[in-house]
Amino acid sequence: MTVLVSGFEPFGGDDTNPSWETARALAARGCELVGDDVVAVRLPCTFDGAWPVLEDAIREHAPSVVLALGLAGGSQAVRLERVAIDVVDARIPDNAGAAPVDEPVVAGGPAAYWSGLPLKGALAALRAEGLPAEVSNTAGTYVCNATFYQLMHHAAGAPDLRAGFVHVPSAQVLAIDDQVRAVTVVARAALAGAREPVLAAGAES
Ligand code: PCA
Repeated sequence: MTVLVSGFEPFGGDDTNPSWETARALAARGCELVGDDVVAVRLPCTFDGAWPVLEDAIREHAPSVVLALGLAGGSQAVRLERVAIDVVDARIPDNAGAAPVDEPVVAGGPAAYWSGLPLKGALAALRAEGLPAEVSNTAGTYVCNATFYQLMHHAAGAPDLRAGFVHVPSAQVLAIDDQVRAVTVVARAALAGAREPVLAAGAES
């Protein structure tokens, strides 16, 4: 089985993006850590460019699991994204200067797609490893959510594909080595396909 892990190029004036550093490092040690092949792909941080690059990589590598990663700048934990929504509302321009407001990701698509990852199983495993993690109920309305939505739109027609999105914090909050450990845990949970534990991880607001 192959696990495809994507990360983004830097955006918003940053020099690096930990999502790509983590994806790259995980692919370099894939078999050793995950037990299966891990392939990494670096996505442009553009609304038009990210999904075509990820889609090409899915076609090329025919993965069983796709873990798309992105940076959530202010976050203190690894965020297991629960839902992708069909809207783009860009607060800042993407790396091509595009800043769409209130446009659908896929015109006529469903309002939202659920993640295909075992979120609660992954959460329990992350906590058992002492890694900061939470289930997040919004992946935002920028390039990450748009890519997540397109990935799940694709996965809706590929029932054997387990796919989802994970936001990582900055490398100052969680070192890249620990981010690699965390994504390894999520990949193993996705590959195992274990039944989800009942584990409350919601929020009142
Ligand atoms: N984070 C941004 C886009 C690329 C990235 O790494 C986001 O959360 O939308």
